Amino acid sequence: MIPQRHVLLINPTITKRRSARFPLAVLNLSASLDGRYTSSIIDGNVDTDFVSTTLRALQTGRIDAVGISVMGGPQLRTAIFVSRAIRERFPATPIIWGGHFPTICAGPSLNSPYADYAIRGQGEETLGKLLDTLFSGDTDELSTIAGLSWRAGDQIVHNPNRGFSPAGLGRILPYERLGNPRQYIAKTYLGRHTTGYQAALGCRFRCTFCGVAAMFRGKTALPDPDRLDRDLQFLTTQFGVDAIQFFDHNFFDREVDTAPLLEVLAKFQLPWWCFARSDALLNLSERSWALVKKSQLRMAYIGAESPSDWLLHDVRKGTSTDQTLAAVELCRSHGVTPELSFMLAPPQDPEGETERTFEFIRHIKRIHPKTEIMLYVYAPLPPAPGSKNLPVERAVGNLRDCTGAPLVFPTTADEWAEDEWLAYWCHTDAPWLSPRLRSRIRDFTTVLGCRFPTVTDIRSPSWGKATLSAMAAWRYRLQRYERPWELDFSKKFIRLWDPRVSGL
Ligand code: B12
Repeated sequence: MIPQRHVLLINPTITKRRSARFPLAVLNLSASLDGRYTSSIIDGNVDTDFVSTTLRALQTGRIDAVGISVMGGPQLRTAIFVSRAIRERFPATPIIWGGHFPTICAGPSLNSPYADYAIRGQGEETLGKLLDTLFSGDTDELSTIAGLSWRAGDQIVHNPNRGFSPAGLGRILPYERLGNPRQYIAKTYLGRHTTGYQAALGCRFRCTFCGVAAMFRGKTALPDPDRLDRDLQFLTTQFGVDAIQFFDHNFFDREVDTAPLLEVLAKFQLPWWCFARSDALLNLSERSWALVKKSQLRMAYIGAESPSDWLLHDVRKGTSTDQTLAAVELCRSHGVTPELSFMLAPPQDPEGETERTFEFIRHIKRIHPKTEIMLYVYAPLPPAPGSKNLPVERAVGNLRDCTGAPLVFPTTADEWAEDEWLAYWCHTDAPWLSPRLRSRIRDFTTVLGCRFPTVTDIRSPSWGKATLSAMAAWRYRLQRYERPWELDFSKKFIRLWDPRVSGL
């Protein structure tokens, strides 16, 4: 019998060990290859020397291809690092990139000496087909694989997109391939043994600024309630899970589909957190809210984005500011903390919109002080290859830097990994921000974060958070945000947790 070919799947470091959660992308890919290829996983979030581990694995001579998961931002750097090391030592090994970065930036991914193939969108079927082609040696087939970008001589070819697949909802994840799965179950403000978990796939909306829309193009699929039941049973009995952070792109869909999932959650009563939309929450009946309460939903992350309806319309959000306010009220009355995210400094009116957002946040804090606030800079990404997306093209087509020159996105992965573009991908900076606006955003973020330390921060001591809050109170009250040097200084000793960087 011919031994099956072996694929090494790598999740390069994106966060510290204590923030590491199940690397769902590589777990799903690994499960999808079963029966055709064997696979193993290296996770840079738990293996601090994952590059050496990778090279040692390749040294055995038993690895036929490497698949690397790449999100833009800090993970791009570690992905480049490991890819370069593999290329240098094992130049014949095919290196396949997949994930959010190659989905949007397939061209820049392949404009590098270390990635041979870029898989766009959901990766399972495309990866299987690519491996079949590579191992059969029939490279003529490459042009037939939907969702694949590849090099034909010195040309980069983007094959058509692959259609949405709900197949992931039927998969059982091979947690045991992570060595010690329990190291991914962490203490958070939700519980002592919190897991990350994904119930549904995709999102039916196509907001122009969102990476999820680039990946799923408006498609979604919800799981069978029995699957959720079975998985929660497994996670609670095998790993002692007592709280869940749902990684679903959008947990609350149409009530008729979501209600059976809420029934399951109400049965388990594990405190939970999820992504949600204000309109979906407003559409829930009292019966569903009763289930939400019983199931112990602690916090819902809602993309409020902006205090201006024209901007919400422009980015195709599909919700209004009135709905944001109504959802805050509804969450408050049902004991759920709303966590609102905002996009500051859109290029149409960076200063004006930023100030209006600060005012809107102050208004919300007056209505419901426990509302959590996540601040990002509006930073739309280029359209993904293979899809004609006019609204996204329009959103990025007229971008200019702060000197008025047209904005030119990087053309290589290395360039995307430079400080300026890394910050852009992480929504912490954009080229059209003036130095004054940049400081204004930084100062407001500091004062707000100290005045209202996030409840998700269980690492900083309570006395430290109370001290910072008291110190920031006068600045917040009088709106004197500028140069909060005393808060910056104190934060050197009392380190606050930033959920934008590390999650819960
Ligand atoms: C968990 C998570 C994190 C965790 C990382 C994991 C951990 N704690 O261990 C943390 C908190 C660190 C994180 C950070 C960031 N995140 Co994050 N994160 C997520 C989240 C919620 C879940 C990821 C996940 O497990 N998905 C489930 C898996 C199955 O899906 P997947 O990763 O997309 O994988 C599929 C495909 O992409 C593809 N694929 C993926 N890898 C590979 C590899 C190969 C070889 C192939 C073939 C295919 C392939 O196939 C997979 C299966 O279909 C997603 C939202 C979401 N639901 O995806 C956001 C998300 C991925 N994050 C996002 C972003 C932007 C970030 C940040 C870069 C910026 C920010 N401020 O949010 C930061 C970086 C912070 C920093 N350090 O400065 C965006 C990405 C959008 C984009 N265009 O890049 C998302 C989609 C959230 C959103 N709605 O905007 N994140």
